[in-house]
Amino acid sequence: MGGKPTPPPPLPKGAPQGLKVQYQAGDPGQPCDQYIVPKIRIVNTDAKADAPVKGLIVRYWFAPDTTQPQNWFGAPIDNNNWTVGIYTPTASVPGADIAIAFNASVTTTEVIRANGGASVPLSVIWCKPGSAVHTCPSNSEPFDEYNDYSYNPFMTSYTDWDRVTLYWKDDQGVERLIWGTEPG
Ligand SMILES: [Ca+2]
Ligand SMILES: [Ca+2]
Repeated sequence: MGGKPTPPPPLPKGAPQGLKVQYQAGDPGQPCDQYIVPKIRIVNTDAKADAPVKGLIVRYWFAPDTTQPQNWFGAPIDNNNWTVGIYTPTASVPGADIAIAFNASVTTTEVIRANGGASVPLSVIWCKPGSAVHTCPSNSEPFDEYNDYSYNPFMTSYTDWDRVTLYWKDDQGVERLIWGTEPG
């Protein structure tokens, strides 16, 4: 308790420098409906170096408040270099049972431009339950987003947000956290 905050560790060798995550609630004012709609982008604050998108991973953490299967629909990302999926941590903590994962291709040559360039928007419409991707059944149960680790109802335009985490895979395929604070 108290004292100085611990400074973040230096970024791993070879990792893109200066990347940060910005977030906005994609359906502001709807924290208790049937949809979770995060909108996320990665911004490159490095003055000179473009940042490779290759191997980047973004995680949006939440508690689905149910054991029903999770699903999503809509073109998650208007870009072939990213895919969306579910990430389940080995140990869940309140508010962060699972994460929506945005995974960049490990082969793409796309870059985020230096000096304030941004990635493509990373977004999805998440719902439950469902048997088929790309549909949200009309009987979906509502979420409670207020207890979700990565949710922030006050961010209605892109804002730096350390509760959405960003990872970079090194040449050995090992994930390294390069932005944000993991739940727990
Ligand atoms: Ca919602
Ligand atoms: Ca929740």
